[in-house]
Amino acid sequence: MNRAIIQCGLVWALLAGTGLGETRQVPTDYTTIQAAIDACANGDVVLVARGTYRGEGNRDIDFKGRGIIVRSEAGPESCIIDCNGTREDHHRGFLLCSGETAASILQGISIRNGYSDKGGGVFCDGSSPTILNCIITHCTVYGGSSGWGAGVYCYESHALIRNCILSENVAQTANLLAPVTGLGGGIYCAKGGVTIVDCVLRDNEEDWSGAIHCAQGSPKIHGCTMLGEKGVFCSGSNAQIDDCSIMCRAYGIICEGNDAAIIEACVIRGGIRSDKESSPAIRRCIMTGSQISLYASSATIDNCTVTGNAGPGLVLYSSQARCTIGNSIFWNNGSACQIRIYKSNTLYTPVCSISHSNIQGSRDAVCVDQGVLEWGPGNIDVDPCFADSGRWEPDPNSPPPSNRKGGGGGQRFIWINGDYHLKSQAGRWDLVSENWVKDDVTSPCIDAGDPNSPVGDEPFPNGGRINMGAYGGTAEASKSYFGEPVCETMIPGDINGDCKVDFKDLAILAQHWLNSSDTGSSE
Ligand SMILES: [Ca+2]
Ligand SMILES: [Ca+2]
Repeated sequence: MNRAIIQCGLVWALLAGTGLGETRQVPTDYTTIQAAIDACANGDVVLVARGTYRGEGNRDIDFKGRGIIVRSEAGPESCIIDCNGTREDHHRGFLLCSGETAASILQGISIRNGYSDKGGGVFCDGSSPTILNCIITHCTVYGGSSGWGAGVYCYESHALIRNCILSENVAQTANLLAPVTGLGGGIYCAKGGVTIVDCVLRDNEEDWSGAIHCAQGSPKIHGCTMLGEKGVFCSGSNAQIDDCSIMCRAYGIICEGNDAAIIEACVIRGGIRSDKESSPAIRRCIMTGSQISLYASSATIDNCTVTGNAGPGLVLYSSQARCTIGNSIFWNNGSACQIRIYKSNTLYTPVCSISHSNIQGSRDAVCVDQGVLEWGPGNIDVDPCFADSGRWEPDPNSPPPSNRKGGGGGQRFIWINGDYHLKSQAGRWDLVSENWVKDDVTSPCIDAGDPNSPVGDEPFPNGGRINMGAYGGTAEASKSYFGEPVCETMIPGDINGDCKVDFKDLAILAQHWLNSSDTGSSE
C-alpha cells in the first residue's frame, strides 16, 4: 500500500516537473495543516505529527486542487482533527471541491466532531481524491431538507475510500415533515462512481437512509463491514456491492428508484428490500435474520443461501413483484412458508420462478396467496447438511421474556449465523482450520445446481456441475463424492472427477460444448 502511494506521488511529481516534492511538517515547519497545504506544489507531502489539532487552519482544510499527500506521521489513532463544529457553528474536516484527482491523498488521519449540512467529516464535490486509513467519527450533518453524508459526502466524484473506519456519525434533518431525511450516516455518494473498499461502518445513525447512501452513479462497495441499524441504501444506482458483511438490525440493503444493484458474495443480516422498479441481482449471498422483501420490483437470486429468518425467507408483497430463483437454498426459515407470494390485482400478477433450488417443504412451502408460482426443473427438498445450521439465541439487549420469537415486545431472539458450507465426504472448506475437512455425510445440494451454470472456481472433483447455495461456483465449493476412495488425481477426460472416463463425462462435455459454441460465435 505505502509503496503504491509513494509511486503515485512520484509519478505525479515527475509529471508536474517538480522532482520528488518536498515534505512539509506540521507543526514543525507550519503551525497549521492549511498553511502547509498552501505552501505546497503538486507532489509535495504534508506530514502531520502526533497530536490533536483544533481551530482555524486545522479544520475546513481545503486541498485547493493540489495533487499532494496529507498524512499523519504515526497513524490515525494518534493524529486527530477535532473540528469542534456545532449546529450554530459549522465546521468540517476537509474540503475537496477544486477538481482534485486520485493524486490528492488524505491518509492516516482521524476526523471528529465535524458538523455541517453535507459532509460532516469530508466534503467532495466534483473531485475524486484518495482517502486511506482514516477514522471519521462523531460527525453530524443536519439540514433543512436533509443532512447528507455525516462522515463523507461525495457528489459527481470517483473518490477512493479505502481501509477507513466510519463510526457513530449522525445524519439528520431539521424538518421533521420532510419526506426524505438524514441520508448516509457514514457515506453519501451521488452520481459519479465512488469506490469504498475494506471499510468498517459502525453505529452510524440516519433517520431514513443507511450507513452508505448511493444515489445514481455506479459506486463500488467491496470488502466492507457494516454494523448497526441500517446498511446500504441504493437509489437509482448501478451499485456493485460485493464481499461485504452487513449485519444490521433494521435492514441490510434497500434498493429503490429503478436501482440495478449487483449484490454478490455478501453475508447479510437485516434483509434486502427492493421497491420502485428496482431490479437487484443477488448472487452467492448468505441471508439470515430477516427476509428478502420485494415490492414493485424484480430480482434475480442465484446461488444464495437463505436461512434463519423468523418469517418466510422471501416475500413478494406487491402485484408488480417478480423473482427468479436458481441454484439456491431456502432452509430453516421460521414459518410454514419458505417463500410467500402475497398479492395480485387486476392489472398485475406477481410471478416467482424457481429452479434447481432446495426449498424446505417443496412447492407446498411456497405459499401463494395470489399470483403465479413457476415451479421449474431440478428443485429438491432435502436437508442441505450445512456445516453449522446456526441458531436463535435470546437477545441480551431485549426486555425480560415473553416468548416472542424474532421481534416484537418482550424477549427478543437474534439469529446466530452458522457455517453454510455443505458437508461432504470428499472435502469441505472449514472456516476455523482454514483447511479441507471430510464429513460423514454428503450434502444433496452438491452438484445439484443448473447443469447449464458454469462450475466457476469449484475445486476438483467438482462433478462438472455447480453446487447449490452461496459457495456454489466458488473456490470454497464442497467437493463431489462418488464413494471411497476419493479421486485425488485428475485423469484427462474425467470431467466430473469420479476417476472414470465414461458417458457421464461425455454428457457434461456435450452440454457445455453447445454453450461454448454459442459464446464462441458471439465473440
Ligand atoms: Ca460441484
Ligand atoms: Ca468421470
